[in-house]
Amino acid sequence: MAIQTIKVPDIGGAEGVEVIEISVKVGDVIAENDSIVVLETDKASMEIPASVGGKVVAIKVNLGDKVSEGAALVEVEAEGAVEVAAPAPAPAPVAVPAPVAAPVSAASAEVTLTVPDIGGAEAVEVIEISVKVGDEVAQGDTLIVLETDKASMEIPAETAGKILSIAVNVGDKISQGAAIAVVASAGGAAVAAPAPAVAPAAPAKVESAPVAAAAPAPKAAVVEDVVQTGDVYAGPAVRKLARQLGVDLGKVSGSGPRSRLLKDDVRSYVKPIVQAAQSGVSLGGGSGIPALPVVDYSKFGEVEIVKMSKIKKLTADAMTRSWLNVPRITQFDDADITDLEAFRNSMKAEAEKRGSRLTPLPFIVKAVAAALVAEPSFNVSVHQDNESIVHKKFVHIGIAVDTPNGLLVPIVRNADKKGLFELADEINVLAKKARDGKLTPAEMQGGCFTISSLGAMGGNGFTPMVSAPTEVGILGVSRAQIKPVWNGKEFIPRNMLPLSLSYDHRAVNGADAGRFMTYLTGVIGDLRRLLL
Ligand code: CAO
Repeated sequence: MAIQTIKVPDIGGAEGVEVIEISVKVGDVIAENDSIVVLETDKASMEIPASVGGKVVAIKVNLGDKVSEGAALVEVEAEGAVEVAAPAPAPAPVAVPAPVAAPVSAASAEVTLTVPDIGGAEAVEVIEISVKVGDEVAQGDTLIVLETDKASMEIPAETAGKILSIAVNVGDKISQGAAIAVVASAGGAAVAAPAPAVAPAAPAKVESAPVAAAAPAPKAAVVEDVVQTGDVYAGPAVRKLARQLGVDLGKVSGSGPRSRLLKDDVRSYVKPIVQAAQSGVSLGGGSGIPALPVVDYSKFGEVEIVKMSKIKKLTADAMTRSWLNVPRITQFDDADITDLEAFRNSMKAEAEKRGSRLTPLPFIVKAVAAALVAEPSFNVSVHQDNESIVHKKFVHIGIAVDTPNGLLVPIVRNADKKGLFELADEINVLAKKARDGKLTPAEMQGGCFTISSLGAMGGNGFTPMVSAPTEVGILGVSRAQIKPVWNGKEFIPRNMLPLSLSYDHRAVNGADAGRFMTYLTGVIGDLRRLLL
């Protein structure tokens, strides 16, 4: 075993360069070329790769240290006998790309931006296209990012203007002179002479003790211009990790110096997403909600684990989506159904004669349908662009049905155009089909609003979940009971039906909900209002 010291290589003469990241710790086993520290000047960050693999036995720098060429960084216990090579000469400097702008037409002021001198590298892969057709770019804005085995390079726009076309695709292999994009230059066609700024690219020097060791061929330090980077401030290793994991770095917060993105930032971003996916929870767009912990319930007593039915699983997903995506408000009120119940009871015999079952529900459906017509702010969906509202010219109402396999919501179509007996019959048919598992998918699609009636079960009120994204409102119906109501002179007994109106506050305001509820309780309280 040979202890080898990896030192700061030739970094283009820069002195007192800050250590902003130490990428390894004592005990890590690193491979040749792994990044060990990141240094940063005002202009560039440099990842210093290990030029020898082995076990890290000592770190010789601290974060914030200012180092220069030759400073010891890390000691590595290298496997096998090796020999120290004299520090290899610094390779040719990598030119920070200076884009070449060639005029296409002076009259039209269209300029083709091409790949500048990239240090002789051939067929370099395009790993990122940072602009799209129609974008206005300022001089210096990144157009594309190229990557070789050793370095990634951001190619900035030399000429400001509007992107008219893009000549490359991600994955293309391109060399100096290849066209990148055509811009319509505001100030006429400009030809920028290449003005390469030299960024350091040097090997990490290796010293060995006590056994002479041969350092492997020097590797260029990965260099990236960080001044022009725009909104993503990250080194190539971090970008590579992000690409491997499919992470959009624009969405990750950097915890490094000056908000630089570190590998740990990418890992922290990905971890809850992976955990949520594994536990079947959708995060609705990467909201970073921590996953629930795993609990072994058998520690507390005997348990039986039963698989959820497909319907229950689908309901669980839908409810979680709604909970996470819909800012829900619930408003409560009581509707006076004393007269409605008197009318319903008077109609019971007639209903039975024609084979109908007249519960309070068809009356509520009829009243809700009228409310959706009178207050159409509830008969909408939030468009997927999150900037528009879909207004519906039809009134289809979902009825939540409790079935042995879980909750199903068949739809009563055009409820506003149907009579009470017709509604009662249709609800009974749909509820039976739901309980028998005979509903078709079409019978459960296209709802504008849902009614969830727990009246037969009891309760004073509850806060139902909005069925997102198709609906913005749902009415919870609880158990009616006789309550004392003040009529201005005295308390009189009235049959009061508790209603809970939940709505998506993105689409519906409190005032809309107030109007809807007032209209609804008014109609339920006095069915003659349906004739108005
Ligand atoms: N207050 C007092 N009594 C009520 C009532 C209320 N709000 N609503 C219904 N009732 C009475 C009915 O009048 C009926 O009594 P009668 O036979 O004497 O008239 C009795 O309760 C049973 O009614 P029902 O439940 O059979 O019929 P319905 O029309 O009220 O409801 C249906 C039909 C399909 C909605 C219902 O069976 C059902 O499945 N409800 C559950 C909905 C649900 O699970 N919601 C929660 C969703 S979120 O998890």
